[in-house]
Amino acid sequence: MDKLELIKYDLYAQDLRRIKHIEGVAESAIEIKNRHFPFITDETALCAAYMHDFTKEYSKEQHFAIFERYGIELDDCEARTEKLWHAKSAYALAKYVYGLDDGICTAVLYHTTGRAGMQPLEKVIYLADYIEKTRTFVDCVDVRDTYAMLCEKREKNALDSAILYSLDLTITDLLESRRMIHKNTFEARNYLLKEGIE
Ligand code: DGI
Ligand code: FE
Ligand code: FE
Repeated sequence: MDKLELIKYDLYAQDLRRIKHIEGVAESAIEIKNRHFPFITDETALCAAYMHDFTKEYSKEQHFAIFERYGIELDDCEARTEKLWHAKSAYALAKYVYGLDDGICTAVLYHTTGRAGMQPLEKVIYLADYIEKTRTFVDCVDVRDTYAMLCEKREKNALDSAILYSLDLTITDLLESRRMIHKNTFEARNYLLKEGIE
């Protein structure tokens, strides 16, 4: 079995509630990478898509067992924010259990917060996660429509603009619900602004 087949086999064995979401991310990731980064192979994009929420339904005990086993450290914000755990535990499995390439591992690691200077596959997975077709949240639909409109207009920075917009909406949502905001989320946004993205 190749790595992609193995990941899918293990993922489907978990009987996840969110499997439709993950399949949606896989479909969107292929579309986005074909449009902006055709040098990324389907296999690479699909490995990242199928891994990104691999541990989303794990318990606190399962997450922390992975962190301990693979020496994954959490900063204070991460330790206090349950929503951020799955990206780090899925990263550990991607790297140490499935032995995936670094670019795939970092796409999994930064899929929730983004980071400054995101690499092509990181951008693909970040946006695919936000706009895949089963998402019905108003902010997601808004970014999906905005991205489609920018692509239609052949806007050169369509991908970065859509990511910047989704970071704005995520930060606004976190502010309004009084949750902690991870520094990577701010740094991802600041970096795009510094690059002149609108
Ligand atoms: O796992 P998914 O639901 O597919 O998507 P995700 O991994 O992007 O997680 C989205 C959730 O994570 C959403 O509720 C917002 C939250 N989130 C993203 N960045 C931050 C954050 N939550 C906190 N507290 N701080 C962040 O910086
Ligand atoms: Fe996630
Ligand atoms: Fe996701």
